[in-house]
Amino acid sequence: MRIGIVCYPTFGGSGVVATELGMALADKGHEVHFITYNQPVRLDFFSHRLHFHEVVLEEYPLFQYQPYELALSSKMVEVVEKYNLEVLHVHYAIPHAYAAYMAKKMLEDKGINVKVVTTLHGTDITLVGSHPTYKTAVEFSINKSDEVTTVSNSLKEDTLRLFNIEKDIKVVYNFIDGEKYAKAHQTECKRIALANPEEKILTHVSNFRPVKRTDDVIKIFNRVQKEIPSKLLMVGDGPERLNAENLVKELGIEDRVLFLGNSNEVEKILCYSDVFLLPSETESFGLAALEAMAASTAVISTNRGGLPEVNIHGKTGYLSEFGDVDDMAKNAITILKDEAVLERFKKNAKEHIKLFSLQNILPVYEEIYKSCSVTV
Ligand code: GMT
Repeated sequence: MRIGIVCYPTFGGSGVVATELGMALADKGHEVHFITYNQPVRLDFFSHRLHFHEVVLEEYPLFQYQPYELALSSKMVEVVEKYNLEVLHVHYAIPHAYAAYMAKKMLEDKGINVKVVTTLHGTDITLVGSHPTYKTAVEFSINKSDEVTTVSNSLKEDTLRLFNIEKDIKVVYNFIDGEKYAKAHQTECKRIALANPEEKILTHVSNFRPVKRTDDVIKIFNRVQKEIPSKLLMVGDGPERLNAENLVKELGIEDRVLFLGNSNEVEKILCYSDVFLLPSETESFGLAALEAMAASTAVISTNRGGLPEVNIHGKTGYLSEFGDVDDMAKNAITILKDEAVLERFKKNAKEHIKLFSLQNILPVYEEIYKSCSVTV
């Protein structure tokens, strides 16, 4: 099939899922066109089946805010027409679903029929999308999509609770390429580069937005390192990074915490990891936790949103109430203090990701594309 993928090109989970999906579809023989304002960060190859079309914004003195949706819709029309695309798969409702609806309408005027599949990822529903500023347009564009998917059952429930939705919503979980992680584990993981043999390694990967509670990550680690010789790897960047660095200094644990910045090869960092910390305020799925589990890492997280669908309490890690840093630290210590327990959790985590394998999820998206294009 010929598929357009619209996403944020950044390190956020929706952009990562969209990019990995596009690359896997191209690998399977589909023609894929990414339409966004920058080359997606995880897009690591091009081929005759994989293309990138940049949405360029024009400066104009009258604009306080540049009208990105207009430029995006125009680019979608251009690319659909030129490459005869059958489906536009938009990731993250704001503003992609709205822009796709406009593109579809403009194309209809030219006698061209393109189907729009919208995947809701999380904050586009739970934090930003349901805000009165955006709610009307988000609800409208979800209802006007040909197919709507969410990345967890929890997000589906949130969408139905927060909006007046007339469409059927399909749940398609985030996915993982387990082989990539297995390879990194076998070939490139030299733990000694980061920690002494007796030290355990804890990690956190995110875009350091307030919802990720990076201060709680530091507080949990501070309690853990008092009982277990350990290091914390903080991967990513964003608005809370400075606060997190300051808290580390305040607690006097600079020699135990490494801020590594953004990485588009997280599997090469996660392979060192024993326990992953994700104390988020809300998390529609928790792709970062799934990536950690693929690297045989136990997960300590909150029980919010879709996290209980990914992290199984007492098996792949532990779930705690939001903000309960004492409980999360206690759980991390329980796992880390006994080598046999740690090994059991790591093994369970690696096993559990099979549910979310790329091989299982990719055909589900292909089926969705096919089913909406045959109704033309
Ligand atoms: O906040 C983020 O982590 C980024 C955000 C995004 O949409 O870019 O991530 C959301 O989508 C991911 C991929 O579907 C999910 O795994 C994350 O749980 C979700 N984040 C939140 O709900 C906070």
